[in-house]
Amino acid sequence: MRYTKLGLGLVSCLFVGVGLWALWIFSENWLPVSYVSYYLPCPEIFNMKLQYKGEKTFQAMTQLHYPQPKLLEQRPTKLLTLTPWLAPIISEGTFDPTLLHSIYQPLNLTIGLTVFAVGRYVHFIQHFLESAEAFFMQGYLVHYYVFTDNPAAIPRVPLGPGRLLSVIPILGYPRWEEISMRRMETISQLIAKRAHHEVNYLFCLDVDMVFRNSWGPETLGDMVAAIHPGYYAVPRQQFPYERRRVSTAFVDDNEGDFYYGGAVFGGRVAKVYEFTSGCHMAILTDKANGIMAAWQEESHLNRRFITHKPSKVLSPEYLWDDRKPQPPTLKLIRFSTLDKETSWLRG
Ligand code: 5GW
Ligand code: MN
Repeated sequence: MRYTKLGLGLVSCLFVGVGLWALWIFSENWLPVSYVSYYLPCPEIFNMKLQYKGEKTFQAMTQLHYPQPKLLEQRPTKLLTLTPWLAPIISEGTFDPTLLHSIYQPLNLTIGLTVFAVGRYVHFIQHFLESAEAFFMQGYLVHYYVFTDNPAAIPRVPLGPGRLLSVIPILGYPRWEEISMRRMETISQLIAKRAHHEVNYLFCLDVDMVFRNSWGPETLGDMVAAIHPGYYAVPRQQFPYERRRVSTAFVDDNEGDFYYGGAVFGGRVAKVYEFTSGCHMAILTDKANGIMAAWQEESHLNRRFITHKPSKVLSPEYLWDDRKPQPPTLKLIRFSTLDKETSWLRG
């Protein structure tokens, strides 16, 4: 008799517990304030695991035929393929897209993409999204996060299966430096609030750009940077780093690997959280000292990548500029800046 009572007690405790938990999960998204302490590392992020779905990968791999890698073979590209800290530099010819697809597809990954369309820049979003639908992570689950001060102006671009878009309202700032400087803060808050359980990897891209060729799983890595198209053949002393010592983005003449573009970075969502919140802290410190880095967040991004090396580097194929002629060493252009003047005429 006593045992039955104890059992009943336990069961009702369980029910109440589950009920309260469900209520919390349900109401969490509707609360006016967020209780996520986004300035602290999120334990959930670090507990996430990528899992192979059963034996599918193994089967796919054993059935797949691809050319044997040869140690003594000539270089597949004229570009450098490895950094001195052993991060691969990705360009056409360095990877086998079919093999990579068979490895990454069974992981059932979701790839996030953040993009800002504030003020006049909403004009760019349609072309950006349409080209992303054609070339960005084809065959994978994709979640676009579009930050804008004008949600009504975001066009309904038809999305492929497994792809979704969240429009996230933000304030428009009167000064353009502020818009671009707020990106690090906004992205880190997005990750803490929701993206850490919605995506595995996250790319953060400029909106005044367009995809022209495939951008696939070869770009996935812990922390990914892209070499800026304007400085890949320039000595480091001439990189447009922040050179004033009072700034936290300061880089000395004898430091620096590549000059990376602020228009493309990404990685595992937890790493992107650390990266963006780290940059945000540095930006806040500069602000408190009354200084704005030479190229705003691009300067901070470059400073951070010197001490926190990217695990994968994308060649300028992944960050090009249409106003430059395509050099013969660059076989493909995958993602490129639009000429702002002409694109507005067209838009
Ligand atoms: C507007 C004027 C000057 C600088 C930035 C802006 C601006 C940037 C804006 O009004 N609205 C906006 O959404 N942005 C976002 O910041 C866009 O996503 C844009 O791609 C990104 C970086 O600004 P860009 O593209 O003008 O910077 P650059 O270095 O590529 O020329
Ligand atoms: Mn841009």
